[in-house]
Amino acid sequence: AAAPGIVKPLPEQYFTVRGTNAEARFDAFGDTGFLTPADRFFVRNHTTTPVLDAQDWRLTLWGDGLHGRSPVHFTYGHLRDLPSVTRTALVECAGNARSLYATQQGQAVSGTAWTLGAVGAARWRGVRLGEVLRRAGLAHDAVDLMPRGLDAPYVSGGTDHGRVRRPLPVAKALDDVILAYEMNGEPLPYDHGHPVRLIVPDWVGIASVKWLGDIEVSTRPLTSPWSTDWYRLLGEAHPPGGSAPLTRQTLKSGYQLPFGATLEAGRVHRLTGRAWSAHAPVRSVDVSTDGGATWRPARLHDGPRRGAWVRWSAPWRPERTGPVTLLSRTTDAAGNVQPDRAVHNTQGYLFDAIVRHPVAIA
Ligand code: MTE
Ligand code: MO
Repeated sequence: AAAPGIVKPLPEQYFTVRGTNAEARFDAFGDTGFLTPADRFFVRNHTTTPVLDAQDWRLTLWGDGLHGRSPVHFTYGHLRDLPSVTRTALVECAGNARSLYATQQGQAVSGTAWTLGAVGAARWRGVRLGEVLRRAGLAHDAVDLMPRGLDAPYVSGGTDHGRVRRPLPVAKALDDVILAYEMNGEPLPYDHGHPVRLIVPDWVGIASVKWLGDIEVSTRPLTSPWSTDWYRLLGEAHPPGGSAPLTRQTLKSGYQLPFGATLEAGRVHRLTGRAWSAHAPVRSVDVSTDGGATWRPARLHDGPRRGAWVRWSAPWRPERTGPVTLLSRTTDAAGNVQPDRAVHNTQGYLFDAIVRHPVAIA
């Protein structure tokens, strides 16, 4: 399969194309390890992947939040010469699992109809954004940044919204944000932000701006359509005008099994899945193989880690034939538990409910 504007191949057994986006098939994650290989990582593009040359690239920092001369430029070579950090982080779209608002809760939402596969885990290597900001002369009264991508301006409904950009508070930038130039030990692939992208751990994917071109540094709060019109919670359950711009993702879990899969009765199946939380490490995962009547703990195969997921498994021997709903429920170390229902919002962000996974026993 091919998606308009995505460079890498998208084999049908690993991806579902959704417009200019490619969802990774969560049910196929059983044959990937802890990290998601770059060729199996979902792609979310507002427009199209630009093919940029690292040698021609430079990052520009500008704005009243820098003291001294502005703009300040960093070439790719300069960034690579600065002290580097490497960390594992998930990138997860704010709308991951959005389609379940409709299929599981009967609620209408707008946006890309992801199931569970708009998430991936990778080892990112790069330079701390804080390091670059300090070298550029960050003023002590700077409050907001506006990282902006080099992909084409985003036009929708006849309106040109400009290039993808979204305010990032200086406090978060100085905490753990990375200017990443490697993914899983290789230069960033074109589709994932080559040559340099932001990685904003635990926050909704839109914060991790790809193909980074420039960053405004401001002593006043900044806004863009990606913070005012989208990526906030709108609808009846929320204040007029919506919530504050989204920051953290939430928690989820799922089975690495196609929806509607058929399992043989009378033999032991090893059910597997993944669970993650943007709030705290996963503490436990419980599974139900009888539609939620009874629960038992799954076995966790990875240690608790901030900003990553755990793989889990549970053996199950179905006896009776017929339809069954499998469920999984994550609890994190901060005490967050997946609820039975997600709180509706019109754009379908932050789905956190227990996923109801239908299978057939034959
Ligand atoms: N950055 C730019 N410049 N343009 C984009 O369209 N999409 C964002 C974010 N960064 C986007 C972007 C969204 S909505 C998500 S979920 C993540 O990138 C997806 O990252 P990935 O494509 O590497 O999986
Ligand atoms: Mo996203």
